Amino acid sequence: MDNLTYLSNADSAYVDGLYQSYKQDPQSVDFGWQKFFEGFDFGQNAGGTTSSVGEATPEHVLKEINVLNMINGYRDRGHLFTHTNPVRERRKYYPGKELETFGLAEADMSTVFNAGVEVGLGPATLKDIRQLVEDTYCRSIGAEFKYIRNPEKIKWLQDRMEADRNMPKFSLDTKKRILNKLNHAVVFENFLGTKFLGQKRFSLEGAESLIPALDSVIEKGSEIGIQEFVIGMAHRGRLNVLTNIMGKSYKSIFSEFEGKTYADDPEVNFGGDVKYHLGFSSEVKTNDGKSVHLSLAPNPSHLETVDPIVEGMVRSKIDFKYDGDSSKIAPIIIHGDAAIAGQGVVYEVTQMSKLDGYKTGGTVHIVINNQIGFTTNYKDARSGTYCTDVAKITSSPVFHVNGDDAEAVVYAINLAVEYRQKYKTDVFIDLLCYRRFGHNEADEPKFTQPLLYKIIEKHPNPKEVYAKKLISEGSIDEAYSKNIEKEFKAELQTKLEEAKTIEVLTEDLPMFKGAWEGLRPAKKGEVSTTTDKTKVAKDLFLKLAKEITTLPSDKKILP
Ligand SMILES: Cc1ncc(C[n+]2csc(CCOP(=O)(O)OP(=O)(O)O)c2C)c(N)n1
Repeated sequence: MDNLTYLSNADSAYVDGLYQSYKQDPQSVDFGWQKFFEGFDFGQNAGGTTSSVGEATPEHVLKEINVLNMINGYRDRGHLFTHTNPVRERRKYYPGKELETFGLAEADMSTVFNAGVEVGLGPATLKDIRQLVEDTYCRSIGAEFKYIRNPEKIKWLQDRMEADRNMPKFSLDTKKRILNKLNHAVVFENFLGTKFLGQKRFSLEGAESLIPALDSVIEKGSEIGIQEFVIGMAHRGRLNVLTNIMGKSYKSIFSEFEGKTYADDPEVNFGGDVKYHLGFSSEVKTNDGKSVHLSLAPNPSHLETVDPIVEGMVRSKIDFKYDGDSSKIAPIIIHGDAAIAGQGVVYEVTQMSKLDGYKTGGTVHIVINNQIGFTTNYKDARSGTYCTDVAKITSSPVFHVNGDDAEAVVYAINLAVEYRQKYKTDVFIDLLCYRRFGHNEADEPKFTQPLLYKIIEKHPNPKEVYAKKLISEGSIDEAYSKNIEKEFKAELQTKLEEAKTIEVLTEDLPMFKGAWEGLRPAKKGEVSTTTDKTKVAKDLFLKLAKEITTLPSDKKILP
C-alpha cells in the first residue's frame, strides 16, 4: 500500500536495535525511521504530557509505526476516497482507509502517538491525526503527487496542504469575488440559452467554476510574477471565457449570434461554429491594478490540436520577448475529459514539456471533466483511473477538485500555479463537474445517459450551491445573492438590445492587431484552391482505388 507497509511486521527487539543505532548516528537508519525516532524523542522530551508515549511499551512502539503507515497511506491513496464528484458516487477502491487497513482500531483513537509530529501536530491522539489526514486528502480535493521523484517537491506539497488541511480560508472580499464570477458564468449561459434558443453554445453549465478558477490563476499568477498567459481551449465554455475572462464585449457575442458581420471585414461570417474557433487577445487589470496580457489561441475543430500551438506561442515569447525568462508568461490549456485521455497529441506535447528546445516553464492544464464525451460515459472511454493519468509521465502533480466547491477549486488552482512558478513543471487541475445539457444543447442526453441526467436535472447550479454556503455561514444574505443576479441579467438585456440595433460590428478583431497587423481571415474561395501540379487523372485515380481494394486471387484470406 505504501513504502512503510513492511514495517508493520517489525518486532520490538528489531525496533529497539534500530533506535540504538539512531541514537549513535541518525543517518545510519532509513529516512522514515529517522522521522519516527525524532517524533519519539520529541514525545519523550515533552515531559510526561503524553502518558502513553512515556510508557513506550513494545506494542505501542509498533502502533506508532502503524500510525505513520496510515499517514503515508492517506498521502498516497487518499485521492481515491474523496468527495470530488458532484453528481455521482465514486467507484470503490480496495483496500479502503478503515483503521483496520493500517493495523489500528477504534480502541486506539484516544491514544497519543508521536507520529503526530509527522503532520505538524506534535504528539497527538489518533483521532486528531486521522482527522487531519481525512480533511487534507479526502474532502473536495484529491491530490496525486506521491509519484513525484524529488522528495523536496513532495515535502513542499505535503507541508502546504497539511498546514491548512486543503481547506481554504478566504477573506469576505475574495468570497464575494468568487460568487460574482460564478454569477456571471451562470447567468450568461442561461441568458444565451433563453435568448438564442436552438443555437449551439457548447455551454459551460455544470462546470461554471472554471470562470472563478481562471480569474484566480490570473490574479495569483500576476501576484507571483506572471505578466502574460496564452490560453488554448476547445468549444466547451469558450463564449463564457471570451466574455467573462478575456473581456470580449457581451454586445459583440450577441451580435455574432444575431448574424451581424464586422465592418473591418464583412466577409468574416459567424455562422456555423466560427464563434468557437477564432482567437482573441486583451489586456486585463488585476484586483491590485497590475496589467496582464491574455491571448486565446484560434483553434481548429480537431480536439487538442491547439496544444502544441499554445506551447509554441509561449516558447517564442519566452525567447524573444522575455529574454528566456519563463516565469513571466505561462500557457494554460483547457481540455475535455475525453479529449485529454484519448488524443495522442496530448502525450506528445507532455513528453516535450521538459526538453530544452521546447519547454515553456510548465503548463497549467485544466480539465473540464464533465464525465462524458459526446454520449460516452467515462467508464467506456478510457482504461486509466483518471483522465489526467498522462500527468504521471512527467511526474506532474494533479489536483482532482469538486467543481461544486468553488472555494476548493480556487484554492487548488492557486496552489498549482505557485507550484508551476516554483518548480517550472506542468500542473493539472481535474475539475470534476457535469454537463447540464446535451453535447451542444440540441441533443437529448437522456437517450444515452438516463440515470445520470435524472440526477443532473435536479442538481442546483454551482452559483446556487456557493450562495447557499455563504448564506449559511453568514457571509452574505439572500438579498445579496438575488441582487447580483438581477443586476447582471439587466446588464445583459441592455447589451442585447444594443446589439440588435447595430448593422455591422465596429469592434476590432483584436487577433489581427499588434504583431499581426495586416493579416486577415481567408475569404471564401481562397483556401482549398488546388493547382494542376497535384492533379491526378480520374482514370488513374479509379484504377488505384480498385487495385488497393481488390483481394489478391492467389492468397487464401481468412474471413
Ligand atoms: C480529434 C477529434 N476527434 C473527434 C472530434 C469530434 N468531437 C467533438 S467534441 C467530442 C467530444 C469531446 O468530449 P470531451 O473531450 O469530454 O469534451 P466535452 O464536449 O464533454 O466538453 C468529439 C468526439 C473532434 N472534434 N476532434
